[in-house]
Amino acid sequence: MFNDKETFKQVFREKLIGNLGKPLEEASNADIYNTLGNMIRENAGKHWVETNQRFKADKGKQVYYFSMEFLIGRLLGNNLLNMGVLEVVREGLADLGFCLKDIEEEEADAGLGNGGLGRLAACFLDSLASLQYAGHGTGIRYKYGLFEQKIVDGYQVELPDYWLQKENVWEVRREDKQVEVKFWGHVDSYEKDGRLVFEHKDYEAVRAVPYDIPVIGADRRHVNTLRNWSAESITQPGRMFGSRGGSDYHKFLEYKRSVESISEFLYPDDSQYEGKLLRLKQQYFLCSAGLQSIIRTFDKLGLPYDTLPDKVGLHINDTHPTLVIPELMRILMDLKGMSWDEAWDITTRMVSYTNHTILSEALEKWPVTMVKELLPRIQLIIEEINARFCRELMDRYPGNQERISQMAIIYGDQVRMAHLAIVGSYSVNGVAALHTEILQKREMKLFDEYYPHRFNNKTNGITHRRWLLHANPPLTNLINEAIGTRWITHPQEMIGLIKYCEDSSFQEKVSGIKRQNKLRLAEFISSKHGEKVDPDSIFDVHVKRLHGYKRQLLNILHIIHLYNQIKANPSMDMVPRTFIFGAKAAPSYHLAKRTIKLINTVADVVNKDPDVKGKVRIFFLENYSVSLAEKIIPAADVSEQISTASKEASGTGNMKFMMNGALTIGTMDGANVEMHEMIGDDNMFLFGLRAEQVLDYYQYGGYYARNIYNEDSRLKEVLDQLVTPGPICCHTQEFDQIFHSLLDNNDEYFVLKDFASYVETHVEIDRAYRNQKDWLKKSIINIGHSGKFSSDNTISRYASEIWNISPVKF
Ligand code: 26W
Repeated sequence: MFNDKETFKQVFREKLIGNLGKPLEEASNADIYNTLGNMIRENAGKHWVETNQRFKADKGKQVYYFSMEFLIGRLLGNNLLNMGVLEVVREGLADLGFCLKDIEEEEADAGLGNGGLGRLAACFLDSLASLQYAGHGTGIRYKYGLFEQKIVDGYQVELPDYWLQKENVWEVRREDKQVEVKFWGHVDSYEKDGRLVFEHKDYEAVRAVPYDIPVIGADRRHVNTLRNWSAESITQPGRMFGSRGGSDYHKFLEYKRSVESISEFLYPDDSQYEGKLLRLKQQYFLCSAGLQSIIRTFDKLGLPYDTLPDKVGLHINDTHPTLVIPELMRILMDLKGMSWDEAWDITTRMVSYTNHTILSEALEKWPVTMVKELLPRIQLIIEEINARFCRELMDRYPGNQERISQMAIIYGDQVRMAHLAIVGSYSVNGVAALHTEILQKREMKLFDEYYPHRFNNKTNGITHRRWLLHANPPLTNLINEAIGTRWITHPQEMIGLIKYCEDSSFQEKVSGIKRQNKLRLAEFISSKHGEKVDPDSIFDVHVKRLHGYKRQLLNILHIIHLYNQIKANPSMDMVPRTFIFGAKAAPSYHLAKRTIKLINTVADVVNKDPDVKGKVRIFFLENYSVSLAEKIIPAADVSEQISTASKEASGTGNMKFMMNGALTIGTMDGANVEMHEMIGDDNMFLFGLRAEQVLDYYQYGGYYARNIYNEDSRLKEVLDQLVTPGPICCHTQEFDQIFHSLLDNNDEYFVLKDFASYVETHVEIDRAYRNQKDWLKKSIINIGHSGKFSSDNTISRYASEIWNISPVKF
C-alpha cells in the first residue's frame, strides 16, 4: 500500500489516468471518489484473500450474522480510517486540490436499514472485523434502500432511494457462488429404503446471486465479508418452474418481474409488523440463500456433519431471519439424509437469537396458509417442530392447556416467529439490562421458566471508530493528547479522562471543540434552511425514527409551552435554545406523519415570531440518515432520549451522543438505565415514570389522561392550541388526530403524565448550562464513561458468552 503522502499521490494519479483516461485536472469529485474507492477495495482484496486463508488454516468456528438490515452508511471514510491511511489520503488529496470531506459526500449513503436494528448490525460488523473474529454478515442487496425523505410544506414526502445508481465501488458480484431458492409448489412424500422422503415439486426457482462487501477491520489486515443476496430470474427455459416446465414468454416476463421484486426494496416499517407475502418471500430468500452458501463452504472441509455446530454459528437479528431454523432442518434431513433428532440437535446447537423489541405490534406472526402456500416443505417442518414442542409441554405441564396454548409456536391460524426462534435456538438475548429483565419476568416469562439458561443480556454498543474517531476528529485528538492512544483499541480506557473533568484547560478545549462542531452544523443548517443559527444557544437534539413511544410529541408540546411562556413574558430569562429534530416516519404511520407536520408548523410559527427572536429556534432536518447523524451528533449539547419507560429496548443514539459529550435528558428506559448506573443523577437529567409504573398502568389501569389535561393549565393551553384556530391550527383539522390520541384514546405513551416532570427537567437544564464549568465537567464524565458502550465490548461478550469463538490471530 502507500504509507506516505508522496507515494499515495503518485499511485493515485496513475490509477486515475488508467481508470478514467483523463488527467487529474479534469477530474470531478465523483471521479476522485470512484478512483479512490476502487483503489482501497483492491488493496483490501489482498488482505481479504489472506484472511480467508487464515480462516481455512485455523479450522475454527465462523459466525454468520443474519439480518434483513445492515444500515452501513458510507464506507470510504471508515475504510480509510481502519486501513490507517486516512491522514495520508486527506493530506495527499489536499495537495492535489481536493477536500476529502467533499469527496466523501460523493458516496451514496447505503440505507439498507430502518433504524436501530440495522445500524446495530453495521456496528457489529465493524467490531467483529476490528477484533479479528471470523464473523460475517448475511443480508439482502436491496435495489432501493430506505426512502429518501423530503419535507414539502411541512409534510413528509417519500422518494425512492435508488442508491445503486451511483457505482458501488465496495461490492463484488460473485456469480460463481450463486444458489437457487424455491418457492410455491407442493410436497410429495413417499417411502424409500425404509425412510420417509419429501420431494418439493412444481416449485418456482429463483437465482440468488451474492454481492460481497469487504468489512475491513481496524488493523487493516483482517477483512470479513458482508454477503448481500440479490434475486434474479433463471433464464434457461424449463428450469424456473422445476418439473412444471413451461416456456411461455408472457409467463416468463411475469415470473421475471415477481422474482426481481424480492430484492427490490427494503420495507420501511420499523416496529410495525405487516403480514405481507413479499416480506415473507424476502425472509426465506435471505435464509435459504445464506444457508445454502454456508453449507456448501462447510462441505468443502469434508468433515462429518456432527461437527457442524463447532464450525458454524448462525445468529438471527430479531425474528426476521427465523426461517433459518426450519430451512437448516430441511437441508440436513432432505439433502443430507439425517434423522429428525440428529438434525434438531445440530440446528439447536447452531442458532442464537436477539430480541430487539417488546412492542406487541412488532411481533411477527405469519398466517399458516401463507407459509403453507409459499413454502410448503418449510411449513411441514414448522408443524412438526410445534407438535413435538407441544408434546414436551404436555409432559411437563400435564393438563395445563392454557399454558400450552400460550407457548405454542402455531396458535390459531398463525405461526409465532418469536416462539419458533426461542425453541429453535440455544441462546436468546435482550439488548439492555432492563429490556432483558422485562423479557424474562414478563413478556417471555413462561419460556424463561421452561428454558432457565437460555435467556441472557447483551447490552448494545456502537463503534467508537465511526461515531468518535471518524465523526469527531478534534475530540479524538484531544483524548489522544490527554491519555495517549491505547483507548482506541481498548475503549474502556476512556475512563482515564475522568481525572481531567475539573481541569480548566482541558474543559476549555472540550468546550472549544464543541463550539467548532456547533459552528459546522450551524452552517449546514443555514445552508439548508436559509436561516441563521446561534452557536451560543443550547443545541437540543432529538433524532431517531418517528414513533409514538419515542415521544417526539412530548418534546414539541414542551416547546409550544415554552413559546407560550415567552409570549406572555417576552423578556423571560432563558439560555437560548436551538431545538433540532430529524426523523423518518413509516409511510403508512399517519399519526407519526402528523407529528412531523406539527413540528414543522410550530417551527414556522416560532422561528418567524419577533417576540422569541434570540430565544428559541426549531429546525427539522430532512432525511435523517447515517451520514446526517455523523454531522449532527458531535454538535449536540443535549440528547433527547425520552421514550415511554419500558418501550425502548436499548437505544443506541443515546450512546453516540454520550460519547460526543452531550448530556442526556431521558427516562429510565433501555440503556439509559445503564448510563445512569455509571454516571449517576449528577451527570444526566432523568424524569418521568419508571418502567414498572408504566407496565403496571397497562396491566391494572388507573391512568386518566383527561384528568391531567383538566388539572394542568399549561397542558390544557398547549393542547387546545392544536385544535382551536390560531397560529398553530390554521382553520383545518390537521392536528385533531393528535389531540384525540392523547385525550380520547387515553394517551397510550403517557405523554401527559410525564409532561410536568419533563418541563421541570428542562428548567434544570437551563440552570445547569449557565454554569459552564460544571456543565463541562459533566460532559467530560459522560465521554469518559462512554467507552463501556463501544460495540467492541458488546461483541467480545457475544463472542465469549454466546458464540464461543476467539479472535483469529495472525
Ligand atoms: C416486522 C417489523 C419490524 C421491523 C423492525 C419489527 C421490529 C423491528 C425492529 C426490531 C425495530 C428496532 O429497530 N428495534 C430497535 O433495536 C435497537 C437495536 O437493538 C434498539 O436499540 C432499539 O431500542 C430498538 O427499538
